[in-house]
Amino acid sequence: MKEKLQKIRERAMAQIQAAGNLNSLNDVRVAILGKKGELTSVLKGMKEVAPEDRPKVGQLVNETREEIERVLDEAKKKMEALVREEKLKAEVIDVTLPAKKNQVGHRHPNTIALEEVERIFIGMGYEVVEGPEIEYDLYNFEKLNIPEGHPAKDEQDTFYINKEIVLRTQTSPCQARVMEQGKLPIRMIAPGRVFRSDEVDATHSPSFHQIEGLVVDKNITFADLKGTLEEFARELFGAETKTKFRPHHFPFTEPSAEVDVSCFKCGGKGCRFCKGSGWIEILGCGVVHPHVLEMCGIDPEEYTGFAFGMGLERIALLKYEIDDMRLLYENDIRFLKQF
Ligand code: 2NM
Repeated sequence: MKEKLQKIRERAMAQIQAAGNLNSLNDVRVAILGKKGELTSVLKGMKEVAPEDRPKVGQLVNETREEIERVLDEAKKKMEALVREEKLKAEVIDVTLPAKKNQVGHRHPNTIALEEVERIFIGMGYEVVEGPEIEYDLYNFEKLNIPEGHPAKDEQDTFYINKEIVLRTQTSPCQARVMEQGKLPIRMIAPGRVFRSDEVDATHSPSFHQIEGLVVDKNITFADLKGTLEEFARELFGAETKTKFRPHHFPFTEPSAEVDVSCFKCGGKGCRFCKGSGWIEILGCGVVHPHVLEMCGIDPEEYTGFAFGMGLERIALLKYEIDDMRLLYENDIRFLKQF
């Protein structure tokens, strides 16, 4: 028995020596110490050993097992250290290489311009209200006094989902919805994406953004509209900015006007930027048509209002002196970073 154990011990040592990696080392452990291992089967054969010899043989088996375990553990530790060392060698970090730059994003010029406009109107007590981009014809046209047959309703200009549903062509349907809720007075701006069936060029895109404003209260007049927009222009383009109201026509306002600001580049003398005129058009506006108030559930005998609308991209292009709208949609970080 002693010899048998000696043999097992020697074989184990030789196998441990020969094991080239952690897996084969584990195979050795299983082959000798495992459930069906050589040493385990010796223990199982103890019943054939004479009872008086059993303590001695048992002790011998245990000693052998302990020694093999010890050598196995040592070999395992050595091998693990070797593997670790090799891994570290393979993964050396060259600290002299330049560090990877963190790519931090940048606010889009549209967003910067929008936040600026919002800041000005919030400062005057306005609320910012958003609404659906897919709208009922009823809110986009009908309630805003744009009747059947009006050129704006032409399929050439408007994206129709079906006869009753369109991609909104303006954000004023938002305002029709707020008026309908009946909480007065109203002082709001409605920024957001709008859609028109336009070909892409330097100043047009089928999808762009608008900011429309609406005030409804008792005794609101054109004078309130003028004062508000003059102050807005001064805050956006500088304290020296002058404003010019030119008569215009919109179906939802009467009277209506287009507003020019004095060129903030040349101060009104005329330059390349304002095409020599000294003025730059920035928005449309007017006194809300009584018919619009009525269709939105407001009594035009008791309440009046003014409204205005501007293209966000147009403001961004002007303010940041960008000469092609398409640059705003390409999201080239080298472009965006400049603002
Ligand atoms: C503009 C020009 C003039 C406008 C009208 C309304 C509403 F809802 F009150 F009818 N919202 N926005 C309006 C008026 C928009 O954009 C050039």
